Amino acid sequence: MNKNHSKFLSLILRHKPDTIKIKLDKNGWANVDELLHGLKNAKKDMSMDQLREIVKHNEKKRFEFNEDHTKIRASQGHSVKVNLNYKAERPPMKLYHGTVEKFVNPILKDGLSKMKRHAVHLSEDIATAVNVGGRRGEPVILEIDSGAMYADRIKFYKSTNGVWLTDNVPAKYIKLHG
Ligand code: HQG
Repeated sequence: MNKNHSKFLSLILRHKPDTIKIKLDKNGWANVDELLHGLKNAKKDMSMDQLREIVKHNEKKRFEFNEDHTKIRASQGHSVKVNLNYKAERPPMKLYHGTVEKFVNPILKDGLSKMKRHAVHLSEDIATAVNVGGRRGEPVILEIDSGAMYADRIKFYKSTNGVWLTDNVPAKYIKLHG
């Protein structure tokens, strides 16, 4: 699979659909024909087969089709305003967030914020958090008391590709892992 294709799709389907003059609907879906057409006009041609290949084999399963493959969206990670319509779910008792040293003090003081994305991203396993933090340097892993948050009626959503999403994590539920 071509990594550049997948990166460009992330840009279009999460952040800047207007780069190729397409629009996402309120639930984040792009029309597949419009997408392919827009990609072609932007000289980023992709065939339907290549698109299917990316949706199927992308290592983080970032994209999904609707049932009849006429629409496509990113499963999470947006900066544009979308309502992904995930149902609120009960999270595991612990979740993890990978970050880097320079953010640790602000996070332990002010909590985890969604920053530019539509939600804070948390994982069920430490290995994923290590990878997420590792994108920015030496990873530091934070342990989130999601059980207590849930008991305090804070809502959690699980994306189609297994990322736990929540609006923000107040500092009192966060500690350094290990
Ligand atoms: C930090 C990738 C200071 C936070 C990954 C993070 C993930 C704060 C950064 C997905 C803070 C935001 C998301 C606060 C949070 N003060 N820093 N109060 N609150 N931060 O990229 O979780 O490849 O928006 O620790 O795999 O790193 O795009 O979030 O370092 O699943 O599919 O602010 O992105 O997936 O960064 O990564 P991001 P993230 P994709």
